[in-house]
Amino acid sequence: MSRPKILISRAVFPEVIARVEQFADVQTNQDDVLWTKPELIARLQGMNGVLTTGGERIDAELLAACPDLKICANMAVGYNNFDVPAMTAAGVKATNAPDVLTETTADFGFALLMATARRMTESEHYLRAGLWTKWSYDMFAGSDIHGSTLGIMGMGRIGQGIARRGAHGFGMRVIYHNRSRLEPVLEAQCKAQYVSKSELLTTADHVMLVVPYSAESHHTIGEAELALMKPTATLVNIARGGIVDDAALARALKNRTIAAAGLDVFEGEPRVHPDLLGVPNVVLTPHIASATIPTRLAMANLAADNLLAFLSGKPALTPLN
Ligand code: 8YV
Repeated sequence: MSRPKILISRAVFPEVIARVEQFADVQTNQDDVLWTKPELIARLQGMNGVLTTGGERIDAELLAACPDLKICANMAVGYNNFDVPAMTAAGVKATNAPDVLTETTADFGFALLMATARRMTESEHYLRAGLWTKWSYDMFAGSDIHGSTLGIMGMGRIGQGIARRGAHGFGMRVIYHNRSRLEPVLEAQCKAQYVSKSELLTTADHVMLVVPYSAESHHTIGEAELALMKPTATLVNIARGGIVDDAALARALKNRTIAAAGLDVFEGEPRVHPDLLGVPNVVLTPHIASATIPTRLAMANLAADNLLAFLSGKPALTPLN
């Protein structure tokens, strides 16, 4: 192939664009316009590769309309925006961006857990509203992290990072549920014990969701699961919107079926269920778990490396098909 043609579909670091431009003809979107699917298809005409950021749906319809496309490189570890079987059928390589965000995302999961259990945003709003006039013995009393039981659903790389932080840093008892049980050596490193989903939900003081989104994991946590949790428990979702039934969660928070939740991801984001905005016992962040500059740069560079390797005839670094 002569110089390949690459589309970078959202704004990214200029230095990453400059790297890709050394090797390819590049079209960018540095104004960060959110393209509709027809706009994306129009921009992809004649393109051999695309760098996506997790929001762009790549499916059979798009692939059929973009015959020159050879590779889609997602700047995200999650790839539920890709229909991988359709990409394989169309002969299009799919790649994601694992590993480089593991520790940053695990840090954030822990931050959100602590903010939730210790009611940090709720109490800050109270202070900012000028309502703090005196100390009182039970004001914004939360639940302990140290010595408590942390239940992790989804024990991939990020789940393991959270387990290590909990077990080694805070002396937590760590239990987990996953499609498959970890190798004993990994369980020992994480000091984590495998349990059933219902045991995890009934036993954990804090439930952390780190499962990838798929049709099977849709509403992993709904009304029935929330009812199993302790009334003092917290729930943290740093995985994907749709893993939790947000309407059911808002009801559980309102009725104090559980004590509190911390959410970085939402069904239909960037919209947030209005009932979640109306309850005080939830900490809400706009999908920023991987958002540190070094990590986002590493994610963008890994996506670029996948494009450059594959379009110069070498194997992709982190292929999904
Ligand atoms: C991304 C994420 O920031 O990697 C993922 O799967 O959810 C986040 O780290 C987001 O998907 C946009 O790329």
